[in-house]
Amino acid sequence: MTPTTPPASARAARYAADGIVQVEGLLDPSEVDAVRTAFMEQVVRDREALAADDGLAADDVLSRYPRLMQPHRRPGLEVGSIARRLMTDPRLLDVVTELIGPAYGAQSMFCYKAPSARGQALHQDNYFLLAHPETCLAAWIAVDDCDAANGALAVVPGSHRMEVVCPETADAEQSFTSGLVRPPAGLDVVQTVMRAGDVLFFHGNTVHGSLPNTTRDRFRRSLIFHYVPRSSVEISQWYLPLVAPDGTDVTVAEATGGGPCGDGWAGSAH
Ligand SMILES: O=C(O)CCC(=O)C(=O)O
Repeated sequence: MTPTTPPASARAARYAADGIVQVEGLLDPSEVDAVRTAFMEQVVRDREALAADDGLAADDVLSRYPRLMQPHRRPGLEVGSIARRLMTDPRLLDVVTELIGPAYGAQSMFCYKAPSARGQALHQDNYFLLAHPETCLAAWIAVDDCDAANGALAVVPGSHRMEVVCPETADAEQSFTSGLVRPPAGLDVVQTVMRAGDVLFFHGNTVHGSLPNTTRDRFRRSLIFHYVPRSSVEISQWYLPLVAPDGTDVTVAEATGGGPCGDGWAGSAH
């Protein structure tokens, strides 16, 4: 089963029920092409220019195509201006506001997920962001068509009602991050299928992750933003400053702990 796209009038109700809402075609094909081209040119030209995951073996495809963290903080790079512009794009912010009220941007991230790359074991985002008193919201933008074969996202509808829990240890053959959160009893893991330009919005407590890209020739690129309600009083220091809809920086108190979304095998946020 794939999460279906509800009509705009039913999005908030779907979010309340499932914690997940898919919006088809939120970005145009030409915009998605421009995002894909800019991030590919950046990683080929100079991947050191952006913070990347460490602790990866030299022969791991993830070291050639690392996950790029917080590109919106790199205004001197084309990928930086693209990330900051899209993070505050009204089409995204309108849906975010519908789901969680007025919000700030907290994180940007770009995943290349090249053929054969490992996935990210099931986890909950607010374990890392520590947004308080509410949780965060992810906007996961498909930059390629994606499905089970190239490691599209899998989600657990209804798991947003569970608390954020301490992860167990993931399978290092399958996951480039070390934590694993099992779905609560009675809830199923659902494989998403998305077209480039679709956006999946999901609650910060939702259990989600992805399996390896098993294809020989299909990247599964995604641009991901995390938002927090404007009423947030604290967040992990990694996410400060937050970004207001007009692009200005905003600061709230630092929560203790947290860190980049998804610990690699070399480090731990907690
Ligand atoms: O894109 C993926 O495979 C996982 C990304 C993710 O789960 C996250 O950013 O929290």
